[in-house]
Amino acid sequence: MSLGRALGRKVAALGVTAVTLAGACAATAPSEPAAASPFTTERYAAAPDIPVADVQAHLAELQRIAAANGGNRAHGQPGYLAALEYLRSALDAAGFVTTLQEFEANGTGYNLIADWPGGDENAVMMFGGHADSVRVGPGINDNGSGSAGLLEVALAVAEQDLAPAKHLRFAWWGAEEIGLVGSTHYVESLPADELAKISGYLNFDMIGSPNAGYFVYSSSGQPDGSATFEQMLNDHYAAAGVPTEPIQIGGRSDHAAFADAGIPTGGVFTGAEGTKTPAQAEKWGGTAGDAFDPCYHSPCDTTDNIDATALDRNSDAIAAAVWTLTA
Ligand code: DPN
Ligand code: CA
Ligand code: ZN
Repeated sequence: MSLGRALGRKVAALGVTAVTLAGACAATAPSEPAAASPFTTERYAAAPDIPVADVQAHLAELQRIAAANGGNRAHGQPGYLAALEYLRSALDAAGFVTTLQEFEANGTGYNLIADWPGGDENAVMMFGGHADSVRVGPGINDNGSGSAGLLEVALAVAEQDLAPAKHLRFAWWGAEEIGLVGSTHYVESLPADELAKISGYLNFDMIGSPNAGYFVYSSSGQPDGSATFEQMLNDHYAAAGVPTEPIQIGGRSDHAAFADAGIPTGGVFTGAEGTKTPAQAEKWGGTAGDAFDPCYHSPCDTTDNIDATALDRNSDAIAAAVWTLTA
């Protein structure tokens, strides 16, 4: 999307909110300035429009790395570390402080943690997704998509030299596909006083499914504070004109260990093996009766298995969340 269109979209988004607020206030105190929605602040308006071509370039690179290393990026396989090295060197060059956290899980696994220097270390906002694929293929939607979107947003943070009030930390987890091992290890390895400093964790696992749905993690049953994330993401999509549905992800991805530790969580998801209903096809496009991702956990989960519009919208949503929730 061009910068002009991006600004137009932001202005349009703010315009919608202004109309709503004006309408709501008219009956009571028209001269009082309306209380600003926390999600339509200047900080929200400043969130960048992530160029999807840059995210797609990372996906092409992840696929190339898989092809050069036995065809996958799975835990314990050479493609995993090679892909992690790609992410890490880009983050290092941008000025992040990166760490590889090692763990044992039927072979050595690695989490990649990237800290953006500054902000309040007693209020850490984390954004992450799993970096490993299954063994049968390169795992470009699952979860190259979240990995690449997170990377491009991190690079945008550096480019704009964002100075968040909270401390900002990104994470790419290992060994998710064999049972959420990396994220669980990370949470369990933190002492209680360090865990208490984490204000929240947002998870991005499969954000470019070819028959995409727009699912926002439901806060129901999640730790207090999760509703703020759900609302922020829903407000963002509403402003962009994209209808969403809440979804219960339960223990199927890396937010689970954080939620178990009482940390507020959230995230977005475009669907895996579930099938799209006619009502969903009506509002989102795509094909009713087909899986959201017909190549889920299959060799055909390649760069052809991505809906560029979904990848673009969700990469922009990651940026909006980072800019808004760390302010
Ligand atoms: N985490 C992936 C998996 O379990 O294979 C995909 C997924 C993400 C599934 C979110 C459901 C919900
Ligand atoms: Ca974009
Ligand atoms: Zn998976």
